[in-house]
Amino acid sequence: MVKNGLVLGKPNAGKTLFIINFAGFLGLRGLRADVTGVDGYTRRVTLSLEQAKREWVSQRPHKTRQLYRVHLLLPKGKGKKQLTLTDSTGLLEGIPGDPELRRAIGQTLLTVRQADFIIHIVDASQAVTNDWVLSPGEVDMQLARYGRFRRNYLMLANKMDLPAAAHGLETLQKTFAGTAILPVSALQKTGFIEVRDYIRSYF
Ligand SMILES: Nc1nc2c(ncn2[C@@H]2O[C@H](COP(=O)(O)OP(=O)(O)O)[C@@H](O)[C@H]2O)c(=O)[nH]1
Ligand SMILES: [Mg+2]
Repeated sequence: MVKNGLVLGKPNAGKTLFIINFAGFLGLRGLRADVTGVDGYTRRVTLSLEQAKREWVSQRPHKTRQLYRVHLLLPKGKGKKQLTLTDSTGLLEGIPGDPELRRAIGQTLLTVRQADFIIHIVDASQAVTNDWVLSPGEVDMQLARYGRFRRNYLMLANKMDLPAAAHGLETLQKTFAGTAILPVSALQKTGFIEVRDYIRSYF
């Protein structure tokens, strides 16, 4: 049975880079993904991890206006488990004015109900700033609250390689008390063993 995970979080939290580098950590050299546009059509793409980083990771928030379902294989025991991680459009605070973006966010919310598990990524380096777009906010609170009622929910505090993140992690632990938070760096691939073990427990 394939297990489908959904990766959620605000724009720029590091969702896309996490998926690509996690695929590399699991031993994949390339990515196979089903890409669904806002028009509802899905096409299959294959590309190298380097290509994916170039084309999918962006410093400009909201490059991801499509759903990318990435196929992964998770070693477990003697075999391998099939896993997909869906990369979503970042959730913004409030309702954005751009209709295409609104549709993309709506599409993300529909996928939440179909997911076997949810990985919620927050940017720990922004946790002590008060940036309306980048700092963890109301949307993250709602997701964490929702996650407490689900068994298969995990919060990742990302960008732990940045100096501001250590203090940020403490802030997150207070803000989201009662939620299990794993510190990671999507860039430096730290904390990935713990994430893998967590995902394994879902099978
Ligand atoms: N320093 C650092 N930068 C990161 C990390 N993860 C992502 N980034 C950067 O943050 C920006 C947004 O990453 P992206 O994966 O596109 O975020 P998304 O909008 O959530 O998909 C890019 O410039 C990434 O290189 C991390 O762990 N450490
Ligand atoms: Mg992205």
